[in-house]
Amino acid sequence: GSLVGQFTIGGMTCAACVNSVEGILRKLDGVKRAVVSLPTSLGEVEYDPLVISKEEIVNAIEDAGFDAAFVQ
Ligand code: 9UX
Repeated sequence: GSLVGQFTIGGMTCAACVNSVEGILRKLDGVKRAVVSLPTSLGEVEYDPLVISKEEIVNAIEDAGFDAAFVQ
C-alpha cells in the first residue's frame, strides 16, 4: 500500500515555486499525490515505498535548489 509523508520545504518564495515543486514530485515514479503549501512551507506526498523512498523524494526537491526534510 501507499504511505503519506509530510515534509518541510525551504526556499519557496513565490507561488511559482509551489507549482515547480509539485511538478517535480508528481513526475517521480511511485508518487501518487503531492500538495505543497507556500504559507506553511509544508508538503504532503502519497507514495509507494516499494518504488521510491522518502530520501529519494527529498533528494529530488533538493536537486531543484530547495531545502527539504521529512517530518514524518
Ligand atoms: Mo518565484 Mo521560485 O519568481 O523558485 S518561482 S521564487
